[in-house]
Amino acid sequence: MALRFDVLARFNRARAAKMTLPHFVCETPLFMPVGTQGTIKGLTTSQLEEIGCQIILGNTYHLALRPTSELIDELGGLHKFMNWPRALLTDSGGFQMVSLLHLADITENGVTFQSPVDGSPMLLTPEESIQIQNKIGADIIMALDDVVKTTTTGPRIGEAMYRTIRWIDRCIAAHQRPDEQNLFAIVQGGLDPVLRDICVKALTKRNLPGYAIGGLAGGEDKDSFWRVVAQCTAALPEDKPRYVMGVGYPLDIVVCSALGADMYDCVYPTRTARFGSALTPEGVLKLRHKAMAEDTRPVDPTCACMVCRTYSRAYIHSLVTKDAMGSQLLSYHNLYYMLQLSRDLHYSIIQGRFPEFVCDFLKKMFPNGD
Ligand code: PRF
Ligand code: ZN
Repeated sequence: MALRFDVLARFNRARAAKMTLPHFVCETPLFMPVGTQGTIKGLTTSQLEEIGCQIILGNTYHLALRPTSELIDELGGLHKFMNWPRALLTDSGGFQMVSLLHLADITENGVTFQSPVDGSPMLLTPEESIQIQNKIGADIIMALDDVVKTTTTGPRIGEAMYRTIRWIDRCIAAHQRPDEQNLFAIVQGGLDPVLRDICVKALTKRNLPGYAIGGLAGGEDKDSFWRVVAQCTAALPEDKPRYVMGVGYPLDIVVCSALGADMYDCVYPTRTARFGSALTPEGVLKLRHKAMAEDTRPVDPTCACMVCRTYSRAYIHSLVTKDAMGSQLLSYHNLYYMLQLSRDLHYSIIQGRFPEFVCDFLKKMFPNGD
């Protein structure tokens, strides 16, 4: 195994841990910004280090198409290619294909899709996904899973869950670099507690370095979402990292951490920045709003980031939608906010004041109690 997971402190189900990966020692709970073509839109790798980013996520699907995994391999792996010295995680590609290309079709052998480059039919098997991820060289690689929308009902959910279990063995058999890269399995099973239970038990038996909870953050109601996370975190091993994929909003991260989850990823902070929205302790601040035009305060007066120390709301308002710098500055602030939230979770658990932190977070976010 190329991973060590040391739980440093707990508060009920919440935990703060040190996760030692080949390229970086991370502190959990942690948030992973999402990159697509080997970049986090709008930030340089030195800015990512500056804001305390520990690990970033790359998508196998995007990287395999362009610049291609062969080229990344030839040039010494993704760390070297993008000049990122800290940890990397790659997602297996199936979810991206299914969510981005409506033409994707899943069979027992893998995910078939039309190449967005030339329209030719292509197939991503569990073996190929792992082979590509072995070439990219991330610290954590994800198993190919069969993902269905959480709003799907009927036998398809069970089919996808059982297929995900069959595919994990193909992924394990194909993995060529277990001493340098950690393969995580992904729990599926939709909103069905029986299917989730079967999946957790089957995957846990494989004794992998970490486990993800997949198939969520797809439009299900919060109650169902939290119920599945609570069930899976309670059943997954205590001494391994638990990653909730595609999550999320600040509130979701706080709640999932209270339920014992450790890792998160989401495009939300950078995507919402490109629409002119800033994340703050009081909620979303819309910089496009005309009330910002003469507001000389920082985006978030309580934030210590470079953007909040340097620029006014009025200045960012003047850039947003007119110049790329507007969304770059907001992306910087939003990622800083998410990373600071992760650090606050980690240290509040360590210092035994997690409930106070959560109370304070909720009071600021929902001052009227709703
Ligand atoms: N599986 C994979 N990647 C993902 C998800 C998943 O279930 C989600 C959650 N819908 C986000 N990213 N492989
Ligand atoms: Zn800021």
